[in-house]
Amino acid sequence: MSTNDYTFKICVCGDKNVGKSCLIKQYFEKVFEEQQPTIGIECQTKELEIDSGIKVKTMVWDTSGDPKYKEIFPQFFKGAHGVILAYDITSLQSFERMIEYYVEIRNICGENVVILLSGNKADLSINREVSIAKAEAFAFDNKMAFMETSAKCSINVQEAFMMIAKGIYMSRNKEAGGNRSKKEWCSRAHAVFYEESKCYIR
Ligand SMILES: Nc1nc2c(ncn2[C@@H]2O[C@H](COP(=O)(O)OP(=O)(O)OP(=O)(O)O)[C@@H](O)[C@H]2O)c(=O)[nH]1
Ligand SMILES: [Mg+2]
Repeated sequence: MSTNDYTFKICVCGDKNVGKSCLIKQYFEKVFEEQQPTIGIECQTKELEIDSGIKVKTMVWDTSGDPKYKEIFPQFFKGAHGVILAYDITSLQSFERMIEYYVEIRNICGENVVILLSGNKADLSINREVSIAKAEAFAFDNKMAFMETSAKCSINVQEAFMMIAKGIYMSRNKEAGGNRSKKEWCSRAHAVFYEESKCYIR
């Protein structure tokens, strides 16, 4: 199967300063480096082997968490197959904003978009304002996978991108869905996706 068979658009969103650009830098270059605040929209692609012989192209879109860029959301999310919703575990405010992003994503992308909730800055657990239980409940109720990540210490970053690519692949792979209806297949894919992500929560 060639890479060109699958190109997945994955958007990373969340409030300013939660570490979106650092997560993306870590995914692409396996380094942690201070990033300039993002302006507008940025996009990079990387090939990923999600299973033996199954290669996909991940096209990762980054944007600013500054509310002044909110009007570009429809353009940003349009056609997304997956979204990483990122908050900072040391900022309750960044977590409480997740619901607004979630509603916006569902409005623009519909029910079939695959969403992974990422509690970033897991290395700063000592300053935690958001419990794992609270984030996990929010993810479960809204059919999202959930992982705590650290772009700084490279914890669960490759895993999060791998997980979302696999989730997209599962929800789109009609063959694996057999003759189930699309709705049935999607809800099964979401359940598997959520259960698998639990292995990565620290
Ligand atoms: N301790 C810690 N700091 C992090 C981590 N990820 C990012 N940071 C820091 O958080 C700050 C913001 O990181 P960015 O990646 O620029 O944040 P962003 O979400 O892209 O911000 P905007 O582009 O302004 O929306 C920087 O000072 C990073 O060094 C992490 O996993 N752990
Ligand atoms: Mg940024």
